[in-house]
Amino acid sequence: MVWNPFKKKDEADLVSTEATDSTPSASTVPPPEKTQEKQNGEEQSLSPSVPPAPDNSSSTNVGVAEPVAEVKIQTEQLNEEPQGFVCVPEIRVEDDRTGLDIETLKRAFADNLFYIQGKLGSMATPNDYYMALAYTVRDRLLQRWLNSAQTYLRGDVKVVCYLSAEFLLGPHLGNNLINLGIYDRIEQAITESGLDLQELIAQEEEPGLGNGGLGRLAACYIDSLASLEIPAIGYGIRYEFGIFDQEIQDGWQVEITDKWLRYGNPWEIARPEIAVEVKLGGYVDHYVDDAGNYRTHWIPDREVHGVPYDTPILGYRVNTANTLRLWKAEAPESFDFQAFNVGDYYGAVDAKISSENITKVLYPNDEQVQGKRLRLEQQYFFVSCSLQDMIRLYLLENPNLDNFHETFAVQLNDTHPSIGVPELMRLLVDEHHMAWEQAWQITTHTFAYTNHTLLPEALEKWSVQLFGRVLPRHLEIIYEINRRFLDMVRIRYPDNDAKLASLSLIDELGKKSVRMAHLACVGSYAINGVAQLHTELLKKDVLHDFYALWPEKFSNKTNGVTPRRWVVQNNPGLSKLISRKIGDRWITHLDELRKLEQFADDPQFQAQWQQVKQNCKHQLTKQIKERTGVVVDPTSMFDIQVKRIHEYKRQHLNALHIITLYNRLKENPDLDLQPRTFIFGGKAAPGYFMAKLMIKLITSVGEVVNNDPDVRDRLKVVFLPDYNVTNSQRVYPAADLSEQISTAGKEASGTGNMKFSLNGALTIGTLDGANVEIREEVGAENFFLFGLTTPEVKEQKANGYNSWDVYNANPGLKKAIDMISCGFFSHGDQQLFKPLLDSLLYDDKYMLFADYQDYIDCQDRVGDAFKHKDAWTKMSILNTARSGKFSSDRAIREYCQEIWQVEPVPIELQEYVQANAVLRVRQPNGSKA
Ligand code: F58
Repeated sequence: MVWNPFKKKDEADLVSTEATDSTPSASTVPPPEKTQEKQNGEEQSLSPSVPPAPDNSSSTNVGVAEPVAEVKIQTEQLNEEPQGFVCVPEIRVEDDRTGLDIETLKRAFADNLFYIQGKLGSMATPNDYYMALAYTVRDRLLQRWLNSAQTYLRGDVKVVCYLSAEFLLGPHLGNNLINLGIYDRIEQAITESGLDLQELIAQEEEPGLGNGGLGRLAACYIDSLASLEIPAIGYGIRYEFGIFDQEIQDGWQVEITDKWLRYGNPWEIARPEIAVEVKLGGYVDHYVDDAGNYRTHWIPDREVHGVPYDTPILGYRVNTANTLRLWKAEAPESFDFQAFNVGDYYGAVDAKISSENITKVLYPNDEQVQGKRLRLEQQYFFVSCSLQDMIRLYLLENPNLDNFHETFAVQLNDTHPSIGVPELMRLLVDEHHMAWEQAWQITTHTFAYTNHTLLPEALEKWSVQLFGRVLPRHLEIIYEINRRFLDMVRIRYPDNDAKLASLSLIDELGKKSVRMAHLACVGSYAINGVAQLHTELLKKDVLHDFYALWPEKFSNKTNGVTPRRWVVQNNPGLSKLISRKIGDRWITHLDELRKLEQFADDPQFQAQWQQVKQNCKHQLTKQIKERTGVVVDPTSMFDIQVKRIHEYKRQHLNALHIITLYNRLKENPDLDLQPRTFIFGGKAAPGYFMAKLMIKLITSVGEVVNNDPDVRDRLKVVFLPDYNVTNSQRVYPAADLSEQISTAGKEASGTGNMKFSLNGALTIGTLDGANVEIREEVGAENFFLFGLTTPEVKEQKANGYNSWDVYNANPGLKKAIDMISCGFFSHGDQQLFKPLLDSLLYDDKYMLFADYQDYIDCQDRVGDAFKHKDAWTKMSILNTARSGKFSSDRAIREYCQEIWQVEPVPIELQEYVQANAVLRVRQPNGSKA
């Protein structure tokens, strides 16, 4: 519709005009801006997020593929210039919800502020502006989202379902702007509206729906799935409160509830119309039906509604926008009227609250399972909702469930969703009346399982008693699966009770319990570890018996991280420098970073590289000052350890190094010591006393070191509070040295190690997790290796390793420990750190003392190397250049080809022209129009 200025006032109504020939049709909608393939790159757009300038001469939409509902005034009208009217140039009106002209964006932004936030500019808060902008962006990805969803309903498309109790997404806005390719245009529109885009981006409360590596991996993987145009749905839990916010008070961690939904979430759409019901508790009836079939009837004592909340996950510069479907638990009725009618008002309210509690809060533990009833309910709830949802989708296109496994590949992100194995059996056998054997065939061709841990305390087990109370029917099904499985084992290992006991799904020792990892292994067609070493250790130790049974099920899939968030978004300076040199294809083909190798010795490139790093260090310096008050020297070496706080990750080994350097300075104040800033960040599980004490140790050491005039600012220690995706943004780009110092054989993979290396930090690390592969890729000469290897750790322990002896034999170590012990860092309090010191002196499960001297010596080599700027810069460039393997795109390609057997399905955009919008509703016979 357009206002025609050439009509006389009374005829000058809104003239509806057909789209002209040049309006793109469905088949001619241009693909979104692809990354440029040119290699010289010099004349290319510097910012990876910069789309080509809009072509105002054509009616074709630019940059992204949403069609513009553009209307041109007929030329005849223009030619007939009536007297008394001034001829104005052609007027084009873009669709307000898809248009990308700066004026359109500004208008849409203002419109959303008015109509969605209900505010005028004069009354709006920064959050109102953020919300208005988020809706403006969401509008621009809806067409991709709906077209993707529609395409996946096609019978011939295989869909990956990634089941994960955690998705640690980080903020959406910046990421969506980059993936859509409209960052610069939005920036201009916002600036011209008198606002600052960075400030608006900073308003977003990040969805912290995960604890650490496992949840963040899920987020990187859904980014890559979409970017690779793989049909996928992420299924998880919409926790009302995500991972707690961390404050540091008096050097201690204090946990604050994460109310991330407080001001609303513009990225999600609730779909109550497809809510599902989930049963809990009660008992099971067994009977024979009229046709003589053995049947069961589960009579629950509680039912909960699962309401899906969908978030679009847009791929990088592609039309694919997959769905992240997170489930919220709701009571089926706002009150239980039966209870209400018999006068039990509070009972009814309790029932409602208890149902809704299921998705209230994320359990904040990492590498430690708690065995709580609510946690089991969470797991079952989201898995049941998700499987019911898949079945619903499948039955839209298929008459029965016989080939379910050909349409869905369901990945279990650790054992948390492994209750899916008996749940799919229950749905197929009990609800869809399929024979057990066929159901088992389908189930075991549907699931694949990723293990993320080698720590025994992190392997999930549920007491049989608790399990039976929450999921009585599932316990029966697990017993039946186990009975059949052990029959098979008996044939394979006759007269071997030990084998039966070690493989059984039920642990009969002590308190009888269900072993979820065993359930996942038996119910899955593929099992993988997350780094080469980890997979080898799984095969050798933790899952050895299963490997012996089914070697063909096992494979390694080394983790990866998305370069879009971890380089393009977080380190724009480096991204521009790289793209100028080698083009921007590296963003989707990270191996291309190898082309940087040829410039590693080039003095000009080195200078530019150093400049970028220096800028990042300045930015982090500023943030450190704002957030902690500590002033650090941006020319010092930034030595960083950010990750969950855990004894096996050994942040306290790092602290011992700081104390050792401090002692050297005290002994010789004029020592030529490479100035360093030690930066820590990470949360401790609220119930993990030792980890919280480690935080207190770091902050206490910092207090002494930072304020000692003898140190003359050559050492600084910073604990950055509330480490999360948002706060990590400035950290990785600014690092010189990445601390990856876990005890060998304990870290499954690590992904922070990859983010650092990609951003040009050098690693000091043990041969643990993916460090092994990082070292292999970047070259031993560009990696600082120290510490015992996994077999050496084992060997020392077998030979009666005694940390007390090491302490007595090593004067530097002894001095550091004695200082902590005598209260040097705790205002004379000799008790404060005693539990930590006792655990080191009398047990040292994680071999800190065994690795201490090697670590110190290695750190000395790091200090020396840093003094040689050019050699260091070369190593830094080579780290980035050789980190291509650690892209989550590579990891997802491997999963697609070797486990899921899925192919990309490019999405063709059907144009949605606002002015021509027509509803095509489902036909009465149920078929889709
Ligand atoms: C992490 N696990 C591994 N678990 O520790 C890390 O080495 C690996 O890189 C990463 O997975 C991705 O593969 C992890 O983060 C958890 O946070 C669980 C949360 C739920 C309770 C048990 C631990």
